[in-house]
Amino acid sequence: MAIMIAIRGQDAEPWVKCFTERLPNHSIVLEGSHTQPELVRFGVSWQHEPGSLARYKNLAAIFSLGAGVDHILADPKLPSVPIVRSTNPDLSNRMSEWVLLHVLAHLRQYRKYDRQQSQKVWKDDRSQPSAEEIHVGVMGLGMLGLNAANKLKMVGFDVAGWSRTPKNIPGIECFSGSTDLEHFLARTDILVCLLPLTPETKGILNKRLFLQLRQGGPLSGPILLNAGRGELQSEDDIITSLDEGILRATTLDVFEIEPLSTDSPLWLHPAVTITPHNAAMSDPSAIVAEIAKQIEAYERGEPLQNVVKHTIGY
Ligand code: NDP
Ligand code: OXD
Repeated sequence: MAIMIAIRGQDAEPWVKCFTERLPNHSIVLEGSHTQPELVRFGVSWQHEPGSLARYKNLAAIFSLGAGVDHILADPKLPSVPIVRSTNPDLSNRMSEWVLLHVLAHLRQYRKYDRQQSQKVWKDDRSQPSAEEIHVGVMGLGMLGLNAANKLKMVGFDVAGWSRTPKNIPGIECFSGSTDLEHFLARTDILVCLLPLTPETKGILNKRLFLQLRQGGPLSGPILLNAGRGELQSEDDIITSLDEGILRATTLDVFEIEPLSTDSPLWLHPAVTITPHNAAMSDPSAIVAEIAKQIEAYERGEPLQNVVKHTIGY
C-alpha cells in the first residue's frame, strides 16, 4: 500500500522522511514517480498539479498538508474521494502568535518607533490607547480564528467574531451570516481575517467592506490583517483605501498571486506590513503524526475525521 506525496512550492524531502519514519509499513512515493498508480491508497497534497491525481484509481482519501483545502478543491479533475484537512493545534498556536504580534504592533505603533530609532529620534506618543479600548473583529471562528480570538481577549482587547453559522463563545461577541456582517464591521477597529477561500468568501475584503469598518476610533482609522487567503482580498482596493484614509494600515500574509510580484505597490507602501505566507507554517512532524493516526484508524475500519464538505468549500 502506498502513500503518494504531491507537493509544489516547497521541499518534499522533510515530508517523505517523516512519513517513512512514522509509517514504515507503507511505501512513500512522490507524485509522478514510476510506482504503479493502482498501489496508491492515500494522497497527500500541497498545491498539487491540477489533474495529476486523476491517475490514482484506488485512492481512498486525499490529505491536505495545511488547514486550507482551496488548493485541492480547485482541481477540476479531482478524484471523488474524501478530502481531509489538517486541524493540528500546532497550526492554531502559530497563527495566534502571528495575530498577536501584528495586532499588538499596530496598537503600540511598532513601525513608527522602528523608523524613529533608525533616525535616532526620541519622541513619545502621549495618546497611546490601551488594548481594552480597541475593538478587534475576527472573521472566521474556526480552528484558527477561535484560538486567536480567545488569546486576543486574554490580552485585554474587546473581541468579536464573525462566522457562517451562529456561535456562543463566552467573552466574545458573536455575529454570523451576511445579515450580521454590517453590525460586526461597524464595531471593528482591527479586522483580522482568518476565513477559508470559498465561492462565498472570494473577494470579500474590498473597499465596500472597508467603508463599513468603524471610522476614526482610538487608532484613528481601521486596520486590516489577512492571513486567510490572498484571493479573499482586492489588493487594488487595499491600496486605494489606504491612500484615501478608509484604512489606516494593513498587515498581509497572503496575496492574490504568490509570491508577491516585485512590481506590487504593496511592498513599499508605508502603511503595509508584509509576511511571506508563513503566519502558520505546517510543521512536518506535527502534521504527519496527525495524518498517520488517521490512516491507521482508517485501516482499522474507523471513519476519517475533519473531512471537508465539498458543498460549502471548507
Ligand atoms: P475552519 O474551517 O476551522 O474555520 C473556518 C471559519 O470560517 C469558520 O468559523 C466558518 O464558519 C467561517 N466561514 C466560512 N465561510 C464563511 C462565510 N461565508 N461567512 C462567514 N464565515 C465563514 O478553518 P481554519 O480556521 O482551520 O482555517 C482558516 C483558513 O486559514 C484556511 O482555510 C486557510 O485558508 C488559512 N490558513 C492560512 C495559513 C497561513 O499561514 N497564512 C495557515 C493555515 C491556514 P462556521 O464556524 O460557521 O463554519
Ligand atoms: C494552510 C496554509 O492552509 O499554510 O495551512 O496556508
